[in-house]
Amino acid sequence: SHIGIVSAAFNKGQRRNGVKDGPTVIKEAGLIKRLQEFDLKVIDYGTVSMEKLERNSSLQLGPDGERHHDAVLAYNRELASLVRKVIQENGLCLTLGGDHSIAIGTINGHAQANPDHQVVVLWVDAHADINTGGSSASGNMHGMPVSHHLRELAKDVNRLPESWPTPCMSGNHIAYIGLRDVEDCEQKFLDDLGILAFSMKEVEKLGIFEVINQCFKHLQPSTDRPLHLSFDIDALDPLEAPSTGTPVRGGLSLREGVSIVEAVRETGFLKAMDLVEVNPELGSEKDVKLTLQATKTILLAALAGRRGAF
Ligand code: DIR
Ligand code: MN
Ligand code: MN
Ligand code: MN
Repeated sequence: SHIGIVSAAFNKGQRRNGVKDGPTVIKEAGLIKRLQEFDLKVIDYGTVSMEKLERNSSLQLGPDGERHHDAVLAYNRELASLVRKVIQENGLCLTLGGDHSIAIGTINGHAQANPDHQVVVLWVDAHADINTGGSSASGNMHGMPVSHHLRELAKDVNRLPESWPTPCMSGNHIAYIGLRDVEDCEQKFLDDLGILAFSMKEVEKLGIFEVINQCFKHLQPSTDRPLHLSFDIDALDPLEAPSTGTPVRGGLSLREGVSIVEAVRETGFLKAMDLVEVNPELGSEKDVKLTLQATKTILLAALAGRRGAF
């Protein structure tokens, strides 16, 4: 088995262009070499680029005002087939974003790769990203990936004409850690669907290990229910990872982030991971450096089970 790295250089799920350069700067910071030092076999599956879409880059709203609706979904359909290929070749698929709308494609591809299309998701983020076009105030699709996968919200989500993406999970197949900027409509979805969600308040109250344990007890990852970790770098406190588009103060420490991903790895059922929303155009040179160090620390712990300097 190997680690397959997919670069999702995509920015049309929100309004800041630099996030498409996330994969390049993370790889240039020496990620692959560092993983190889721990005897991991790493295969770079290359970049799913936006070029085909950019030729027609006018703002096309979806039926409910989703910005770049068709472009986001068309990109994600292509991304999904590459993620599926990596997993079917028995790789652990790491997708580097890009904005978080790319989790439309990565989770769909992951589910499609499994015989019974089941997957359970741990979503680590300051935001719930469960808006629909109708509930969203911003129209930004990086705030909507989760809704695209939920059977309970299927009728509220606008898809491509070929009905892509097909929902692949229910509310009890996802759990959240790190929330602290959730809109009222999103909170209602979480409540109505009974979704397990640990905000920063619960992390503070219960401690990170209790939170992690409750997540796994609920998700029950297994061979038939492989784990998908979707890690938005804005889950971390902006003091740790400032170069991101929608920072929210009062977030996870890097140590808590590392504890989460170490526990994820130790389940033995991690098959796919997203690391998203690193934007090297935001903040000072020092901010970017800090953000990349935090990113690499998270990835090293998740994939190699190691702590240490880069
Ligand atoms: C907000 C922000 N809930 C939205 N979402 C962000 O636009 O739907 N997600 N920033 O990462
Ligand atoms: Mn997010
Ligand atoms: Mn099938
Ligand atoms: Mn976020």
